[in-house]
Amino acid sequence: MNKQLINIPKSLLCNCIDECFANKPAEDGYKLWLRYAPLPLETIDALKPRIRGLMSGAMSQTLSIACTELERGLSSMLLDEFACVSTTVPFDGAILFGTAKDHPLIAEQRLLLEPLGKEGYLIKSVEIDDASVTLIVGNDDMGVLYGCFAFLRMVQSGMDISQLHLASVPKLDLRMLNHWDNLDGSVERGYAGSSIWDWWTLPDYQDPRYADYARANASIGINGTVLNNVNASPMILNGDYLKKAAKLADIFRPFGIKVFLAVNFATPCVLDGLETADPMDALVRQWWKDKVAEIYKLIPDFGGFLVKANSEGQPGPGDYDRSHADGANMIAEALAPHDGILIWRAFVYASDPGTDRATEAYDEFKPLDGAFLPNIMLQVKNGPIDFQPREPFSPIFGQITETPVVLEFQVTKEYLGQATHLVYLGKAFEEVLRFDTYADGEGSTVARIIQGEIFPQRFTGMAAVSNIGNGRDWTGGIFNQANWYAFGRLAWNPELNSEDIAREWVRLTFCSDEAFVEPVVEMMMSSHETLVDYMTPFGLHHQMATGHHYGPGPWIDDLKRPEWNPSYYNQADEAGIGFDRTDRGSGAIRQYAPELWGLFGDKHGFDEKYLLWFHHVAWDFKMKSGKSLWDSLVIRYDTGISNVEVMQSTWQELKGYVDCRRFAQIEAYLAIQLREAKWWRDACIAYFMEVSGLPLPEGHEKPGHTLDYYKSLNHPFAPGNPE
Ligand code: GCW
Repeated sequence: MNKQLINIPKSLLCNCIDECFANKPAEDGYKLWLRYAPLPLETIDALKPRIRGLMSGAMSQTLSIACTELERGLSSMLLDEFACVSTTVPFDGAILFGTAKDHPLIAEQRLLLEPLGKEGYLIKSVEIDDASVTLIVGNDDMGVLYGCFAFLRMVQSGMDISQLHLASVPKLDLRMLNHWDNLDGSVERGYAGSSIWDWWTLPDYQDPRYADYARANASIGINGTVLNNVNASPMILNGDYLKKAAKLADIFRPFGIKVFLAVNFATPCVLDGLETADPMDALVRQWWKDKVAEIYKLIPDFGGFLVKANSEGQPGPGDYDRSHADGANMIAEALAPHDGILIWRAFVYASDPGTDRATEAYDEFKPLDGAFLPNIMLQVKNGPIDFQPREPFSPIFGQITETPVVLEFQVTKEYLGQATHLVYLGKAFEEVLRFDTYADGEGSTVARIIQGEIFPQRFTGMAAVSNIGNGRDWTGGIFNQANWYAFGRLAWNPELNSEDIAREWVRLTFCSDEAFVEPVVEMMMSSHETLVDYMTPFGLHHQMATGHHYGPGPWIDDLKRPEWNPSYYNQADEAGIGFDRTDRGSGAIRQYAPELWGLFGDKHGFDEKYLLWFHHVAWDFKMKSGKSLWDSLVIRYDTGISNVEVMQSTWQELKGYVDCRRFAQIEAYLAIQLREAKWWRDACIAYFMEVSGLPLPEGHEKPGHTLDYYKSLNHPFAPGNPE
């Protein structure tokens, strides 16, 4: 056996091992941003006087997780052995962590703790009895655990920790992942392997990965998870599955993560043979109450339900001529005695052909504002359509004022190149969060709306469709980890700066060498715009091929419902291109605050990034650059491609900073991205040339193939599209 191994040609093993990577063992990405790589010796020397030992008091389950994390992280980064010691005698270089009830020295700091509220933490350098001590404290165990993770981040980044004073309190109550995982193990829009939940072997076998998952989430402040797809199988509420969910809840609990389930509105009929799921039916109402009581017996701190109703074929109250509020209130009433929350999705469309899809969620829910029970939250996608590479914010933010609104992002990149394209979503999320809704005058940003700063909200929250699967690197690519990370950090504090988050992630995930960090951060920060350029420039949207949404299909116009067709969204014809949402068109801009009508309604005034979202524009329309729209479009597509080339060469120059395995994956993915960017550019340009009859501007290459060739491509096994 050994002999055989020795005979394997070296080139098949890892051709770079002997070269620049000899000092960097291959990594598969499993450790995410929690690698705790040994720090350079000078940094260790500088940190050591402030980190001599770990000091604690009584330990709950959560605090022993904090202790293990500190021991593990510090031992590995500082190349020394650290162990928590229970003592009340302060010593120089002690890290003292816990809550007031665990330790008398922390109890003495009561005043410092007050502003930390729930889940908040304070990391502070103090002198106690002539000893320099670093406090990591909170009012509750989770605050302490979050503080420990934050402290470890600082150490890993090589920060000066001698004069620390950092207090941080989460700005949103609910910071939650939504898994679109099916009970058969497939993941809708999942590009990272199968579901990490092995429903079949649960509850008897608990894959150690479940705890690793909870730990990773806790490290960035995520405190809720919806285990299953919003296109929900009624089976999730079957007794056996509830026991499986309960086991996961047991594992996640000490990490501060509450379990939620997505439920199918017709479950009473499918699971227990009720004749109707009508929310006004007494038997149906009782069924939900009984089911909820059964769940709380198994999971006493169960979070609640997430519901997608009357959307894309899912059942809902509309099937019985009842409103969304009728349906939601029935389920919320069942959850209320247990302090459960009902999260109802606003993602609905399917009214008359001829209605602009972008207006439907607002039209449906605005009249219901105020009609929902107090334990209901409305979960709203960031834009009015559907997680497109770029969308303006959904008009629901700021216009629905009496119902708590949760912002839903998509971390899995369904419409953004899926697993392989390098796109840092932190930047895109920030763009949404900073959008001014003018709901209550200037400064009513989406970030402030969801924090309840403009209109008070009983609960606040942010959710993201997860990109996690059972692949070793969790997210189907190293750079996709940054999007999970950025979501967690922004859900903790929606005002954070996406560039700072990127820098933090790079330091933790790779290394802190500035010569590496800065070019990578630059690459990440420009990556979203790059993708928009080669996929859907100037506000184009939903140009993806049918079903799997992989690759371009701007010509598609024969699907059953008009709003399923990319041609519906581009409206390209001989005269021009773009969707008119002004008063001449669908009038969608009127759903926003009046301050925005003029801005969105003016072709010349607003940011050209959104031009074709709001306007149908002549091909020869003069852009701010003085060039025609057509020429500008072609230029944008080409810019997108050249920027992918820039990313490729940047990455090549960074060889040697990263172990060979992760380096090679990113290198290969960038090559795929370049090939697909060209495909997007060529296919879209070929189609728009045919529709407009216009020639390419001088100096720009013809598409590599005919339009028929691009139309003929099909991808039957593209992932993430389980039928
Ligand atoms: O973007 C669309 C996806 C569907 C998804 C839906 C939703 C879970 O293509 O796969 O269904 O959004 O958000 O409900």
